[in-house]
Amino acid sequence: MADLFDQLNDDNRQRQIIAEGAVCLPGFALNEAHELLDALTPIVEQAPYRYLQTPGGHTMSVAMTNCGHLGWVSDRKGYRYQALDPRSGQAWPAMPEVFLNLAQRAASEAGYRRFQPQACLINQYRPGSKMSLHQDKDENNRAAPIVSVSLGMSATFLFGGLRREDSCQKLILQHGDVVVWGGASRFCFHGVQTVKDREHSLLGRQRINITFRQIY
Ligand code: MD3
Ligand code: FE
Repeated sequence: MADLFDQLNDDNRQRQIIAEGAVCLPGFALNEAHELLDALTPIVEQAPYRYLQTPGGHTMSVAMTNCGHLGWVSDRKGYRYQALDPRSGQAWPAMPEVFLNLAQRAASEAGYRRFQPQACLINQYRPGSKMSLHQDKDENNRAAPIVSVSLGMSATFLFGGLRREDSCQKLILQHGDVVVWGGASRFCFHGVQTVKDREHSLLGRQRINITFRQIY
């Protein structure tokens, strides 16, 4: 009965304003989850998930890949968006229509018209993966929001303020949840707590977070 209970709970979760400019759309991607995952398969075949190095020489615990015209990469030289996958020397896989369509509908639902993401970063979390508190500042277009789609195991997301020291609110991001981060929230610190080892019925011991980014 746990599944039925969760389902009912999910349906009861409402669209919520997390902070100024940040809108959570619980379950917005649920109906398309299978399609999204199907579209992901050839992407990760062409551009497999990899653990990137930080400029400081650490290896991230989240594995990443990209699709779209630009992809986010990190190495000893820094963070940046680039058109070529450094692993293959080839362009990133194209952004599937089902990805772009979902991102644009979510942005529009949150009040952001004409969202044109050129980059789509795909994060793969395994039990034990985490993402330390950071700001997303590598995108030149500062007016456009970031749209994030969570699939698989749930995770505790931390959402803070404009200073690293600011207190954080905790948010559980579940399978199918979409959050649009724009306006005053766009440059807030955020992170993901260490993911617990829990099996998800569709994705197993895996959480996938897809973020859509308009760079220019
Ligand atoms: C709030 N990813 O890839 S998505 C990232 O769950 C990243 O993988 C997390 O932070 C993840 O950079 C969080 C939600 C998110 C994405 C971008 C934001 C929240 C944000 C930008 C500004 C404020
Ligand atoms: Fe981020």
